[in-house]
Amino acid sequence: MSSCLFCKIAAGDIPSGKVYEDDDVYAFRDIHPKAPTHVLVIPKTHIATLSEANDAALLGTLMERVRFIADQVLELADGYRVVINVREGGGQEVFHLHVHILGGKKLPF
Ligand code: IU
Repeated sequence: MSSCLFCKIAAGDIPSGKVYEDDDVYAFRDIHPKAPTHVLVIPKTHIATLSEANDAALLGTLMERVRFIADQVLELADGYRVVINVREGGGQEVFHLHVHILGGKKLPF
């Protein structure tokens, strides 16, 4: 979607701290990290929010890539947290589906 910030990041039109990219997903460092490692993984297809994501194959690919990026690219050997904020009530601020990967320290509950 042309007006979507994360679509522009995935297209390379806005600079980002890219950590991984393939045909399906794009992963980059959060500009306001909440942990020593804080990466966002987004599908290249524009989906506003998890509530509107009804493509099981896309969601499966997204989560498989989240696991791959966290374990193999970021090498978060001690573990990590995966978060999806959903709509305003869930704290979602950017309306392009994204998965937060947080790690690099022992995270509080
Ligand atoms: P949320 O789940 O929608 O609340 O998370 C949005 C995240 O996107 C938040 O952690 C921001 O710091 C992050 N972010 C970013 O990394 N780059 C940007 O240009 C913008 C937001 I705007």
